[in-house]
Amino acid sequence: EAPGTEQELTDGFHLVIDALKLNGINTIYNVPGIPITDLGRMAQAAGIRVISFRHEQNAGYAAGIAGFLTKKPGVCLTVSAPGFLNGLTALAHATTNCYPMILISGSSEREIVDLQQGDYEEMDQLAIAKPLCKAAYRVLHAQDIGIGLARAIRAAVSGRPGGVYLDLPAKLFGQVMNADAGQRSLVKVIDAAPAQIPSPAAVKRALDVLKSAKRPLIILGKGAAYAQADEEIKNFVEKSGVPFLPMSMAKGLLPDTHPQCAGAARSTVLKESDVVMLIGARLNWLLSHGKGKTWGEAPKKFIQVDIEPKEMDSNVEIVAPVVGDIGSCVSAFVQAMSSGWTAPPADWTKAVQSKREDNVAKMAPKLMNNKSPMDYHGALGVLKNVIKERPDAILVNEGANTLDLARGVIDMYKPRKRLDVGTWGVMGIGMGQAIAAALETGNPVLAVEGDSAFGFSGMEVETICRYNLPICVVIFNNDGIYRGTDVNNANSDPATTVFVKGARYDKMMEAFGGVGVNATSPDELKRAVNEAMDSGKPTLINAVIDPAAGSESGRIGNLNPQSVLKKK
Ligand code: OXT
Ligand code: ADP
Ligand code: MG
Repeated sequence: EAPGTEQELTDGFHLVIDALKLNGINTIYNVPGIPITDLGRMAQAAGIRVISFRHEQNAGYAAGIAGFLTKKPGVCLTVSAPGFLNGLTALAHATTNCYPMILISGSSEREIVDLQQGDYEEMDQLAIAKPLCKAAYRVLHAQDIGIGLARAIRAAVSGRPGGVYLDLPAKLFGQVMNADAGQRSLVKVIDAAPAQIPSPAAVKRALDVLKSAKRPLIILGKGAAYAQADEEIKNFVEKSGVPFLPMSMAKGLLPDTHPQCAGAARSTVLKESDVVMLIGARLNWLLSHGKGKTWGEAPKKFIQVDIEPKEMDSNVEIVAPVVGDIGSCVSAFVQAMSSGWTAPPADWTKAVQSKREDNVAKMAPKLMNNKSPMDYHGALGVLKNVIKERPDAILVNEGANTLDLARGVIDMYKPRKRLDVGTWGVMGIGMGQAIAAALETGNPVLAVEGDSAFGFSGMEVETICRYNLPICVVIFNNDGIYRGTDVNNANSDPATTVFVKGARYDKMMEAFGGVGVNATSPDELKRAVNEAMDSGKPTLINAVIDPAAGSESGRIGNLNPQSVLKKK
């Protein structure tokens, strides 16, 4: 360089931002603080949407579900040690649920951390993150930021998606380097999630098994929803004529009102089917591991379509594994079927249909009751119609009874419109997922929350008001966890599962300028929800539910261990 010419410089802050933008990442879910406060400010100034939450766990759940909705990694940005740990639950959740997400945390100085000399927020974050995510990387030099982010993106979205941790020590942000060299060091990830084409032999094997069935069933899981192969999946299911059962977040991939939908005949189809094709669904606890009472006496053959080869035979034998991405696999099925396909026996499809019609008819009168205080069905009957009239709205749902009953009652009509607690059955996803759903899709959001569930992320109603998001939160307030009626006879403390009676969650929303409504009857609830969904104003409706209406653990009481000892 000639003496006197000024070298243009860049630094770690700018390189991180440039690398994110180069890769089309335009939203960051964060909580500011040392050492990433300025990174957030500068990212915002550079045109990235930086959404500031009140707690990192909620920012993390937002990032995870953004990944599920968009097939791009959702990015959560946190401070060191405590902020990192708050975000880590969400990163582990994303990994468990196969959502692509990157947790970027600032960290303390390596030299001090490694000698355990007590730095500000000292913690060996990389080591702690590693077992809880799909991949974990640390960048020590500004010139490696481009590569570091590229690796993080590719790890998050390729193969089975999951959570990635990216550790950025405080010192990195201030490191300077030549601007041109910096620009050249960035990497635009090409084909981050390459198609994985199934082998023709696997496709043929799977279709041969499906064809041989007398009572076939297709189970669609949230991997199928994630794949964004909506048309191909619909074609395949309809061409096959096979009844399908959606897992909760796969509801709406085909409408719940579709003539082949077996959602309302769940126990019948699991017990009586002879061949089951899993598409993007694991045989974990939610499917009773593919064996036992739920699955009946008759022998079953399983076909599984999944991008992760290690998933095959995880719980039971898979007679026809099809490894590949769901779009490619399902297209291959449709193509192979074009040379001839016979619909499954009519006695089976008719039996499924009639079981389903019976169950729907049995439920119908419960949804019309106008009791006050409301029971779950009376309140859900209203919400079912709200979604029917607005099939593009996104439903976020958590709780125990509030979750399990809403899943059955509220029909979904379009893919990726139902976002819930996922594989862990975790409480706390509510407000984070609602915020990300509103931001990523622009659609109105209805969050149906148990009063306990809401408490895990309730402070984010301020965030909802601050960003003026079209979110209507309905709290099913039954005064507690499962029920509000437990009594403690041992001392004057309240029972462990109950909350303040008659609490008014609607006032929380009013505190931040949103609309709060207390609804004590289905009619009041209907009026308030319709108004909220139409106005798009941040709204919280405290729906007063009979404290005695719920059951212990909702529909999974069988998982709750019981003491065999007699009470003294
Ligand atoms: O075929 P059958 O006859 O069996 O009938 C089925 C369907 O065919 C039928 N059906 C229909 N009938 C008519 N019409 C229609 N449209 C229709 N659709 C279906 O209905 C039945 C049931 O169908 P379903 O739901 O499909 O089938 P089933 O058998 O339930 O499916 C099994 C499962 C396992 C797949 C399903 O149950 C499922 O997905 N379950 C998920 C359960 C779950 O994840 N629960 C959340 C966790 S519970 C507990 O852990 C809680 N905690 C602890 C805690 C947690 N979780 N996290 C953290 C961080 N800390 C602590 C807490 C604190 S819950 C909780 C709070 C609870 O209190 P709240 O106040 O929030 O909530 P409330 O309970 O409301 O008070
Ligand atoms: P559910 O809870 O709805 O049953 P799971 O989370 O158990 O669904 O299963 C999702 C499965 O989908 C995972 O095994 C994952 O590997 C798989 N998967 C995710 N994305 C794809 C994809 N694009 N193609 C194929 N399989 C996928
Ligand atoms: Mg409750």
